[in-house]
Amino acid sequence: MPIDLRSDTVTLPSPEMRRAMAEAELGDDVYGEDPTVNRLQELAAELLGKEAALLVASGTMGNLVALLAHAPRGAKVILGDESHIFNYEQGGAAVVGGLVYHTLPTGRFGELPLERLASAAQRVDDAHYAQPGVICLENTHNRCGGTIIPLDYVAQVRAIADREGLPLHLDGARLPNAAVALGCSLRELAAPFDSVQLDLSKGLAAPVGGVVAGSRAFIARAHRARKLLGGGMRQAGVIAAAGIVALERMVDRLAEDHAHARRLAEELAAFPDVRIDLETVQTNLVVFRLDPARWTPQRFIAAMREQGVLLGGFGDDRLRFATHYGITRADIDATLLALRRVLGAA
Ligand code: TLP
Repeated sequence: MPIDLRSDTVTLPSPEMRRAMAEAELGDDVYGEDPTVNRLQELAAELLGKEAALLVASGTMGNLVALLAHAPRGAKVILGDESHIFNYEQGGAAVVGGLVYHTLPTGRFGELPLERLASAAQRVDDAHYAQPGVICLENTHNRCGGTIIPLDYVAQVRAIADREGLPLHLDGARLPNAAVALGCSLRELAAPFDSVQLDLSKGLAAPVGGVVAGSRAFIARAHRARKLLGGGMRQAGVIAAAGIVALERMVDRLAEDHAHARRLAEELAAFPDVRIDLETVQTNLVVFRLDPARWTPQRFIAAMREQGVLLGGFGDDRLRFATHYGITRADIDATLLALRRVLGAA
């Protein structure tokens, strides 16, 4: 079996999750009658400090239902050019919702330039322009390297949203990683946002799903959008049961993934061919580049695969290791050995 560091999405459910799935009490969730789904939604709302929450099939669906619930056709989604929503979700908000992406350049930790954000968020009384609809941030930020968006920065974005009367959405696919790294609660990190999307199937190791949380009125609109997208999932309690275990039991252990990522990153930094910004290695992702005169990402990925280690890239010159529930300390040792073989002595 290769050591699979391509993504934390490859995690398999824990034995406790499998038991909970097998024994879950079920009903038809389209009638709102699946007790396990209802329990997960109440738990997620409570943990995120919001009035209500909704189970969704994936992070992508969670972000899309949130954007559809927030903004009318023709409105702008203001977000970073390195965001997952913009890069990896097929432009769903444009395809399905008739929304327009207004991208801003992304800073080192996932922050967007405040002055440009303030100007993009302004409602302009001129028929040329699309009107602002929603602002999105991402925490942790995937393409920045699993970085945590600074809380004081988020407060400034909140102030802009308030000034313009705009909703603020968080792609919090990996929000539990940020909470564990900072030693704070999910609720604290979610507080400045009108809506939050959180994935159950990444580091938390559930097999499927995510949750979206926000006000009751927002969730009612998101619920309609979810049905439109084919996300009315009937006996979804089999999924929700694993999600409950994910939220109750799998958050604290993320610290182990962070320690593994840190070790990997520090060792990587010692190789002359590696370019890495160690300050961006804050959670479970390790994003780096190689000397382009000596490596293409494809050649490096293939060489590591031959050594039994899988990793991924972003389709440019960036490579990524993701640590997770399925990775042990011994796997990190073996990965470091593979790196020495492929990159030469550190
Ligand atoms: N990220 C995946 C890939 O899609 C790139 C990964 O391997 O990291 N928001 C963020 C920040 C994400 O990283 C992801 C998945 C999603 C949303 C979408 O979640 P899913 O895959 O459940 O639709």
